[in-house]
Amino acid sequence: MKTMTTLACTVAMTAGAAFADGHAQNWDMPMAYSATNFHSEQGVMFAERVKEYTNGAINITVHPGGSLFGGGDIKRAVQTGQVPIGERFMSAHANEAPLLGWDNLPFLATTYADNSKLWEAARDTVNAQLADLNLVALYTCPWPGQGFYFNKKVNSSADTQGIKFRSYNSATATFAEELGMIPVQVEAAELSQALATGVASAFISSGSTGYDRKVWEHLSHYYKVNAWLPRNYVIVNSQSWDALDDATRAGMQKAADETGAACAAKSEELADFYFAELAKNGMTVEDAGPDFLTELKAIGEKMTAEWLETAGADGQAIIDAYNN
Ligand code: PCA
Repeated sequence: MKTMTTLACTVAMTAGAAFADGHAQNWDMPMAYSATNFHSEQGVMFAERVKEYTNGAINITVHPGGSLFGGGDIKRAVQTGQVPIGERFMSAHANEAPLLGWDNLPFLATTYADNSKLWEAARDTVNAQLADLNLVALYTCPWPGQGFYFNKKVNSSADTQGIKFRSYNSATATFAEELGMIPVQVEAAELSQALATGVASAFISSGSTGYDRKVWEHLSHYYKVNAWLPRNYVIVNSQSWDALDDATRAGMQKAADETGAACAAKSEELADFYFAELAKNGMTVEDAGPDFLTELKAIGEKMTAEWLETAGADGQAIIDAYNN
């Protein structure tokens, strides 16, 4: 937070000056995940495209790995204009705005094609919700499918009782509790440390985060479940967005559309690579067994019902639109 005041000043000075004086705006973009993660690499390509398509009017500097703001602080930093733009895991905000958990519904959309169809069904509702939060989403990008990491073989919930489980949002905390585990929320950037110090010894995520954090140093088993493909999103402060002229906004949106498509393709391309790397580094990578899967599906149904209670008619409309 030490940089907040400086940043606020920078934003205040550049915002509104827009292009009246013809000067470029420098935008700092905090991102939550490690520099070598594909989301972050795509963020850098986004910044390059933005520069090109806005003819140098917007110059974005990417700060990956939670280095400028920690993952849990990025949304607020963008909302309040401490930075004009940032990237974060969308469903981490479902505790505040349940609709943002649309991509966390277990076993609803488990392929990239279906996930993309689900986003199409959710997009307008989600964007309206984001507008209420003073945010504009420029692009979203899916993580590979989610599965479970453990330090032992797990056949069913009989094997998961009492395990300390790293969760990344309220839905995964619920999932853990249903399996008799004890959830603790930890940022991906701090995951290796949490595993090393025994703060957690299991978690749910994609192969991507296990690979980024070299979790084979601490854990032995990955169970592919492919329960959902949650998304990150790049968000802009509404006032910063509105202050841009039409041509600059169009240039940024073009850059965002291209990056969103490229990022989803990259995620799909890498999904099996990550599993291979986990296995190469000594982990047992396999499908969840039938007993475990049956339990996970039952918990999934319960979680979906709970989500619908909080997300209301808008949530149901997303699922209905997806199913039609
Ligand atoms: N990795 C991120 C979110 C989803 C994923 O696959 C994480 O574990 O924090």
